[in-house]
Amino acid sequence: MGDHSRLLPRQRSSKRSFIDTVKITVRRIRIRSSNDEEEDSGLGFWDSSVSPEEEEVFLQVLGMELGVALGVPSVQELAKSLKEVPTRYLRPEFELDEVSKDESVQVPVIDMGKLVGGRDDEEDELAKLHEACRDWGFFQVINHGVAEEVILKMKADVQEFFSLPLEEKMEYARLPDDIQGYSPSQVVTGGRKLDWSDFLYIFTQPRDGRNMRFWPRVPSSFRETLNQYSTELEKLNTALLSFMARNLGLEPEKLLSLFEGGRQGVRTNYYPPCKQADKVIGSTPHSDVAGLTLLTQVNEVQGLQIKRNGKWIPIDPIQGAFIVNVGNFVEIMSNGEYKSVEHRAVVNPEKERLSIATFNNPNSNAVIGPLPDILGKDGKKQAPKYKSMSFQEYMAERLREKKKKYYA
Ligand SMILES: O=C(O)CCC(=O)C(=O)O
Repeated sequence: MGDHSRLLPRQRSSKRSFIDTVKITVRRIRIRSSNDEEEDSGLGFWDSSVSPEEEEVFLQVLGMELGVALGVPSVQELAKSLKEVPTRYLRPEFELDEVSKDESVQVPVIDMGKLVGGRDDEEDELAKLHEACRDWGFFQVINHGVAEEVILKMKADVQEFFSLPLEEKMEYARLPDDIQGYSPSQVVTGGRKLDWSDFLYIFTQPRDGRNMRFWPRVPSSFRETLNQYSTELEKLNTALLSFMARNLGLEPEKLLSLFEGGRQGVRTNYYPPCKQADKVIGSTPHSDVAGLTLLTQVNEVQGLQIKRNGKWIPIDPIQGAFIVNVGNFVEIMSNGEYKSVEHRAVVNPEKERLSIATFNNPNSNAVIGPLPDILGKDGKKQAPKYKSMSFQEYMAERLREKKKKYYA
């Protein structure tokens, strides 16, 4: 730990008194940020000579003061009180990334109404779905059968949850050994850069895998809304997988049996506005450890971008549609025929953004590897492009990779 004298009202010798001192500083910041006159004076609350290490200590203590688990402040709270973005959120590595300006380039739109009714255009729509999974890894689905009121209710409850005071959200805080709960976006150790977002992540299916400790009681309808939403999305996931199985030349039951009883997780993301939006990232580029992800954007603020031919393509969500992407499990099972594509979320300079991502996974008995029926398709013998392993081995491997990448 360095010399914090530039950061703090006065120098302290022990850790305890340092923390107390930071608490006093935090209170001052709060007073300052509620005082317009001082806001206008342009005073930052630390000067530019403060090192990233000192800043990290400060942020961690600020997080503790604000009551946030795991030592990372809620970005929502930070965004309210900070005038400058702390170094740990600055992501110069993304500043030069090319973002497509061509608004006509959009992911395919699949009309599920054409796939379920035994219609003449069924085969064409199936072919379109196949192409979307193969060439884009992403599509939007319309006429999906999920009742509009269920989606609207879910969006309203999520918005209400994130607008609660921090203390109330903290009742559902993530615990050190669980990935569920309300959390600023990452557990922080080492020098990892942070995303400009908070989230609430909950395992929703199967029902007997739920931990109600993380299910918000406020708004009072949230639990029932989430139950309905997750049940509807489980059905939609099953329907989409069965169309994909047909397109891949598989017996739908063979693919579906791998996902039956698999874990579904719903992650609601909150991206506060950021004046330096081009310098932060809401969600670091990643592909999903999931079978399929179904995403809905809660408000009208755009932010999702997908990587295609070296450029980021902003996705323009269709009202009422779900944005679907192929996850790593489906890519592996299809031996790479379907693509799990890298994506990210950017932040708006003026407005908050919220999204709800539902991740649908294979069950824990599934072998994660190219499916034998795919390798032997059309009487040909395809070489497997991926190793086969148990679900547990796969997850352990991902965890090891993540630790190496972020927490080394
Ligand atoms: O907010 C979004 O649009 C993307 C969210 C996402 O990629 C995720 O939650 O994994």
